[in-house]
Amino acid sequence: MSDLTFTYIKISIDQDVLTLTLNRPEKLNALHPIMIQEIDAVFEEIVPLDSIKGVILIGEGDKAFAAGADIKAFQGLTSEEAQILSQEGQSTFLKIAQCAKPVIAAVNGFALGGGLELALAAHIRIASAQAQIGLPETTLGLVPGYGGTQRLTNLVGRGRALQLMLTAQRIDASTALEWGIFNAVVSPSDVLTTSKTWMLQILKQAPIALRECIRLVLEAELSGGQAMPEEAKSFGRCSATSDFIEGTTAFLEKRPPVFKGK
Ligand code: CO8
Repeated sequence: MSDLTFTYIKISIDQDVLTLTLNRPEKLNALHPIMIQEIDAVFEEIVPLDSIKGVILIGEGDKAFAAGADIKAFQGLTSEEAQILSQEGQSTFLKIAQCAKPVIAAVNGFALGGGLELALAAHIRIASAQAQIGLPETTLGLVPGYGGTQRLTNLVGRGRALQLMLTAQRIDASTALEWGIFNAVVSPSDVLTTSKTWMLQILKQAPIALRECIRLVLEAELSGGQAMPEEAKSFGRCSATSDFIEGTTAFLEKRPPVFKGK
């Protein structure tokens, strides 16, 4: 790939494995729209190279994988713009889910909202014992907009998916392991090395068989999760409400929101 410089991510390659680090620790690696574009460019242009056999996603720092979409970037969005942002993120996350090479999310801390949705797009999730996950979008007057309503439901079923969305409460790593969201939970200092160990074990298998397993499992998911366009439309509609302005403003002003149902 030519002349690619990144603002919000960094990449490194070791033993044919590309590690993509969300690199905005001062904002808990919140997913700015430009960060999404950068992730997209990596999956579009670098990951397909023959020299790359697998991908690990991780957040910079010891606190967060990603604390969600960048709430500040929501300010002043029209409903149409919000819907487009949701669709663009869905398209990037679909590239991750459909990646022919294995993708592991090393969930090294908070994975909230869009951050959890990013981890859910990966094929395997290895988490720190300190990780916490949740879908707090409803506290902002929103719905998850990066595929989470579909992927989480496919992974854990309706009851648990709705529990996370409707209560907006976080669950800890051991609960997420029990629910099957995490494949393994390890000590915080071991998240990356364990992810690498799993990746190298996976890469011992036949590449075409790996690619086909990913494709076939995704096939099952796609046939059961056809509401992605509906999710993006709903995200656009929610972003046109006063409750959305109240929810996002309250977060930025560090106070509880007062919702009016409008
Ligand atoms: N967006 C922007 N900034 C953020 C975000 C975020 N999601 N999360 C944290 N930050 C910032 C904080 O504002 C703070 O910045 P500053 O130092 O300038 O005040 C800095 O990161 C550190 O955060 P805190 O001081 O809040 O750290 P705490 O340890 O006190 O709290 C929490 C950590 C609990 C993770 C807290 O930061 C939090 O609740 N964050 C927001 C979580 C959230 O609501 N996420 C969902 C966002 S919405 C979403 O993801 C929608 C996805 C679909 C999008 C579709 C189209 C765009």
